[in-house]
Amino acid sequence: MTITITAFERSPDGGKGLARDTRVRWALEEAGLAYEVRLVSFQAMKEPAHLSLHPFGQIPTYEEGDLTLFETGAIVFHIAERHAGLLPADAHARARAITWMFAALNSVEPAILELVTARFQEGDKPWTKERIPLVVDRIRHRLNLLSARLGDADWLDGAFSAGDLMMVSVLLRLRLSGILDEFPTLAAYVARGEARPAYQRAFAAQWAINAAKPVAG
Ligand code: GTB
Repeated sequence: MTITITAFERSPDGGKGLARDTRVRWALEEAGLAYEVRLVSFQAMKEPAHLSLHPFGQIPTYEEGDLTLFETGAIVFHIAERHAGLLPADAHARARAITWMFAALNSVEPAILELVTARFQEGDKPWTKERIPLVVDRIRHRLNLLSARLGDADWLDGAFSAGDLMMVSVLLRLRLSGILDEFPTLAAYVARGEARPAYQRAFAAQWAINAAKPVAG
């Protein structure tokens, strides 16, 4: 059955792979699944046809036969549950890998998104200068503990899993801020994720769409 995802027609990051279709592409590549991509403009995302796929008018979405999904956590989980390579067979190890997916999305990503909001959406507010150090401290606190937990392991819990795919995807968003480099253990972890052939293919696919048409600024 054909799998179709949606992605930005023109990603604001100009192909850095930071938009969330990259994590879905990565999961599909890890699972060895072919997929098609429908590119949507910011305007089309808010129109009824796309809103019927995604209630919040965002990308990515996932269509497979008569199934439509939104939310990258749900999409990656759907792929991981049905195909080898992203979740361990052992029931407990599988539950722990799923826990790491949730941890990435619920315990790490929100702090990072707060920084994005503070810098880019609220950068002109009078309180931004005082707020940013507080937000950065909250990120550092989380990363300190995550880094300690990872220690000298390659992945968060045994073999690479959807939990690592999600955590690496979330941490990648921090690279441009320089905060990731304050945590060499995590920077190396992210680099290991990026070095995976499946990630490379996912990155190249979004690059091919976005690099030729970056948005100014
Ligand atoms: N929780 C949802 C999920 O995980 O699927 C969040 C989906 C989401 O935020 N989608 C964004 C979107 O559609 C694209 S990824 N935004 C348009 C809108 O809301 O109108 C977020 C994103 C956007 C841009 C960059 N960038 O330029 O670096 C990085 C990430």
